[in-house]
Amino acid sequence: MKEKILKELYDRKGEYVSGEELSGKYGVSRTAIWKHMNNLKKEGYRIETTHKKGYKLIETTDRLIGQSIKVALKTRYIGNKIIDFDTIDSTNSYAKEIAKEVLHGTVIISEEQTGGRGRMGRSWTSPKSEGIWMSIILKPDIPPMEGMKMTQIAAASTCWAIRTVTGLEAYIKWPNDIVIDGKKVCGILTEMAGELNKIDYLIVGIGVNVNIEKFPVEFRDIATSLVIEKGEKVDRRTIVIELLQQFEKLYMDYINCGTLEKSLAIIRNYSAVLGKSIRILKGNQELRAEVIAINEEGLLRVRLEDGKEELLISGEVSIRGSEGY
Ligand code: BTX
Repeated sequence: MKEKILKELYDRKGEYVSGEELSGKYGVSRTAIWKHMNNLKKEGYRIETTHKKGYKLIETTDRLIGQSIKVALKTRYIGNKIIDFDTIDSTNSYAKEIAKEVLHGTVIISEEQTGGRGRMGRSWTSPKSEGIWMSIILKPDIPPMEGMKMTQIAAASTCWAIRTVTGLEAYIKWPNDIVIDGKKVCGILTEMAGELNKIDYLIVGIGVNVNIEKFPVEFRDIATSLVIEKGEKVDRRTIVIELLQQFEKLYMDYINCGTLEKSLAIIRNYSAVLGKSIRILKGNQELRAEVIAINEEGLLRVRLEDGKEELLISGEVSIRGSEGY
């Protein structure tokens, strides 16, 4: 009931919704409506109550509350359940703990991560209330080899959401970063559990630097945020909603068609590496190459300095040039 009331308030934000109307529509007493409103206020929603006119949602809290995201989501599976935290070590780690018991599409989101993880044991800075730190739990019936395609789908949807909401020129730096102006604004960490021929679950972790004004000195030169690029604060909730909706569209397209076609259109259009010279870091080895294509599987086709062509399955890719990292 609380969710239904919240949805009404959101749909008619800035307008009064009368207690009488709500009680008639949902078949509960006006006292029950009043109690739900009080609970919403306690959760941080600013709701104005005026005698005879009813209730008006004035301002929503900046905190990313699962149910306030859920009420606006037009998805079937993704975000069906959203578990939110004030603080957690890592949303990916928590997602792993509960993955077996929850449904496909469950989302974990936290205001802060104290042990945010990047790839290969690296860490991911996740300051409180300044970013989107979330994980999507997926249970697709696809071969494990295909699992990494979820990173491509996540990259395409995040890039698309950033562009749509902020108008900023975000690009995808294969395989798992989104960059603006050559600096990292988002990182994606996909983890998988299962057997040789069957996926039990996949966790797609997405970290977006939204309102971070200052980064630790170690990576000040390689990191950026939406607020730095745009010059004004960006609403995290709007980005989460657009991102999850787009993710479901691209994911369903992949599941139904068996190809990454729709994601690839975005990945190729907004690629930070296509046609560029890159450095490929493989362990201690560093190779230089030119990216000549992104194939149907979402893999990079590169031409090495000796003229040989190679398909990059994963690995550390770095854009060569002064503005890249
Ligand atoms: P990565 O290994 O490609 O990038 C990690 C590197 O990026 C770090 O070594 C550091 O140099 C730099 N870095 C750390 N924090 C940031 C930041 N906030 N912005 C820009 N650069 C940074 C990328 O790994 C994958 C990151 C996934 C993060 C999400 S958040 C939700 C989920 N939970 C979790 O623990 N991880 C994922």
